[in-house]
Amino acid sequence: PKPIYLKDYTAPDYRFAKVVLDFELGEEVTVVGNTISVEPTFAAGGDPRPLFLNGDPTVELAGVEVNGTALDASAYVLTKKGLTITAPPAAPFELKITTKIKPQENTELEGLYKSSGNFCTQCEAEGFRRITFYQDRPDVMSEFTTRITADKAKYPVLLSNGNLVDSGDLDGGKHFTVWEDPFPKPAYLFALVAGDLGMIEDKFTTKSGREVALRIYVEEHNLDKADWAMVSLIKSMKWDEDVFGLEYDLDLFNIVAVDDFNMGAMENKSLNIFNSRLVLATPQTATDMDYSAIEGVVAHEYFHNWTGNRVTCRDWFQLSLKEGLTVYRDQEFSADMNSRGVKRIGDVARLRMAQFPQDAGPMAHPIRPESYIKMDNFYTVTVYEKGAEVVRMYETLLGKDGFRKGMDLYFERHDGQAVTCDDFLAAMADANGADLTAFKPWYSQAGTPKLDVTTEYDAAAKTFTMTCTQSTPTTPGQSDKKPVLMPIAVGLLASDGSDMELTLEGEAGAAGETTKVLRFSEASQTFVFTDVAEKPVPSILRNFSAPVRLSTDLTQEDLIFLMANDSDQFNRWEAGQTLTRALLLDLVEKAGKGEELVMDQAIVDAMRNIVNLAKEKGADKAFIARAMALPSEGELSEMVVPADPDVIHAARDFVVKTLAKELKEELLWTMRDNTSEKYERDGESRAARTLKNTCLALLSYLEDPEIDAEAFRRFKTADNMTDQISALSALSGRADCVEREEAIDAFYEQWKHDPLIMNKWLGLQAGASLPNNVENVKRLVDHPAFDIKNPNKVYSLVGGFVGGTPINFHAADGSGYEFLGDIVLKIDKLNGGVAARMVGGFTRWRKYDEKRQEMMKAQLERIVKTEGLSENVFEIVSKSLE
Ligand code: B3K
Ligand code: ZN
Repeated sequence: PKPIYLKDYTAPDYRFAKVVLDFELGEEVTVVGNTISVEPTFAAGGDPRPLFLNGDPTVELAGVEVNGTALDASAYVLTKKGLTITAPPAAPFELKITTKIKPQENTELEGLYKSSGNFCTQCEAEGFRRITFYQDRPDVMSEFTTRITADKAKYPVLLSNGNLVDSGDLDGGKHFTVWEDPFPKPAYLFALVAGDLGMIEDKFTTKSGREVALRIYVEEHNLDKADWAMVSLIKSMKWDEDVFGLEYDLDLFNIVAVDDFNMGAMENKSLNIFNSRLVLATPQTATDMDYSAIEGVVAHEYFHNWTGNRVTCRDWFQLSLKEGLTVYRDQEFSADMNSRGVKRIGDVARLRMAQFPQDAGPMAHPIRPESYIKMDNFYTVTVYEKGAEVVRMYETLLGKDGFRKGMDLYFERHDGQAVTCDDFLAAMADANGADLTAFKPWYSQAGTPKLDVTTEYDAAAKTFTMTCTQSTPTTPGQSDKKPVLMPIAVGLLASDGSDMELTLEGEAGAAGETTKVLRFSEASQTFVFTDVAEKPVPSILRNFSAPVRLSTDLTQEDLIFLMANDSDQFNRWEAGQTLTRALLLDLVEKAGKGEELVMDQAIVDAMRNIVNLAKEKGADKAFIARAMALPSEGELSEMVVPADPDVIHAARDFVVKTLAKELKEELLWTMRDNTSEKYERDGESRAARTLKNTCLALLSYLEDPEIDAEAFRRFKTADNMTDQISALSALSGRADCVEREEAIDAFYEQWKHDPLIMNKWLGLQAGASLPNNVENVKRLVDHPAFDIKNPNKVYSLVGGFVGGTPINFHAADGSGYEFLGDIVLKIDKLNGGVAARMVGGFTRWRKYDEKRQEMMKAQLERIVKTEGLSENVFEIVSKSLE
């Protein structure tokens, strides 16, 4: 397979003004008519230019007509990759393509496929070419009309994008609908659904008075589970009006939930298709985390209507233009709906856990990649989450109002267009009269920048000086890195813990400002605060103002002080993380050398203070729960070379156990104090629930029969999924405990009819840190609750094993690696996209000791040599071996 390069981009020679699609959905064969109004974009005269239409080997070409006349086979060339009309007419013409496809055999779940007996589509990035031949690229935007014909009894619901303009019954028990979408769009936003579905309905009146019908389609037996998604949709529509002035633009907005879906959800114009795990929820079947995920993703897909659909990407290298921006928007939405500080902490934790490793490994790429083999491999945490951080930095640099001005100008300039990341930067710069040249490398450089800060207080001059140095590590194909403009938000704390008012040398200080945003853009730069009355404790990179790895000269004492006093909630959490990270890394080193492990009493006390905060009136319990969580084994393994998962596990286990022992009374008290009689879903109840279950999780490390019994009792009496799964989870890692098996079996019996809950059941067992857990996982592959064709099940079981339990995946005998190698090859025969995500478990093989390196590399080599490998897996594996 050959890579595609950003530098090779050329604009299309032909515009598609209008497209009329005609689907005859069948059980054996589906026939697709595709009539396109084609217009050359080049000046008349000269040689004719060929028209290339992307295609796929699964699509059978059944006819090509130009202006109503069938084309002779000599007038086109058909290959595995597509169809070329060699010499099309020089003037606008009508092209009609007829194809035959078999959605029922489509296990890749890209293009048109079947899920639970219903037809549905997934076209982003390049799925439309698996339906018909087309210029399947985002800069080709056209107006779509879609006619769907199908059996009426089997498929009573027939949906596509836009407005319903016609429908009726046909002979032979069939019926049809016709949909017209007035907004020109790229093919990746096309959608079709045909099935037997129930529906809930609500409405929203936009700020200019348009009444929009809102419908959520689910399988009939799930009708009681769609309310939260509807509530989330309505909140999103309102928020986008309030915060960005963005209004919905059609009279209808549909969401459809399907069980078989590669990703989370898809923003098709007016017909969003969702993985059912991101729609369906009741307190008994979904956790608080599921509720937040639904709220965030429903918002995300809705927000795409402007950031993605109305203004789309010129080419797929620009993916972060819509994804980074839309993730930023959904993060802000969720922050406004919930606790802002806690949301930020969660987002940064995820960035560190998933994106930093990617940026340090063989798949490292800039948020605007320069090449790809399979675009689907670039729907990454880098493009999404780091992309969102880059958008957030504009906001930090330009201020909320400045950012809004930039957004307004972006829409004013580009509504209805397919544009680039440069266009976004230009809108931000122009709307604010700002020079953002030094910001550009964020788009082209991979790797997480390092930021070092050293400080000095001059008591005589009353100045506080910060010296900042930055460097970005080498990444594959990029050795020469430029310094990049980053905002560093800083506060200075006085000895009483309060924020000082800040004046920066050479700048008129705004009165009362207690957080300053430093514009740091050179390799090294010095910033001087003046009129600093006493030696301050600096709070650096508040709210994580740039996605970097920070190191400072703060002492343990400073960190404990910040943990207790910083007005910036993020940095209060961060101080605790920095402290415990340092402790853990020190212990990892000691454990590696076989030395005795000793706990640092100062950290026990700091943690005790955190837990005790819960006693205070109005305590932020969600924050306390967050602050109690230690850096994960995965995060730590990124910081140790070579990483030994057993040693890291031992060190972390030691710290958690010691904390649980030392804080046992406080934890028991807090757990009981936050246990409520009855389930409620308001913010306070959710926070108390999180705190309670965090205490239980910690206590379970004591391996104390009384705690096990308490967990089991909580498991049996839980009136909601959050509590039930937390109790089960507390038991699931306990090796010799009778309650464990009993709870796992009882949960299965209770919920085996619900595939979404079975995902949790599989995931929990897969991720348990039990000795030799790979055997359990292998058994579960053959369990009726597992289905290798269903992406959710694979992500839960295989993904849960790889991501959740380093000691088992990295088992010294190589059994975990062998399991992953075997199953990746099986999955790849069905679904290359899903297999590619799972094979990612091997990409960081160079991080480990020699023996593990050898074993992982052997798996990669075995995979890459396999005949008939998908391009998806080939790309990840070959890049990992480079
Ligand atoms: N845009 C889709 C992702 C499509 C996945 C393509 N393999 C979901 C989202 O980001 O909203
Ligand atoms: Zn998105």
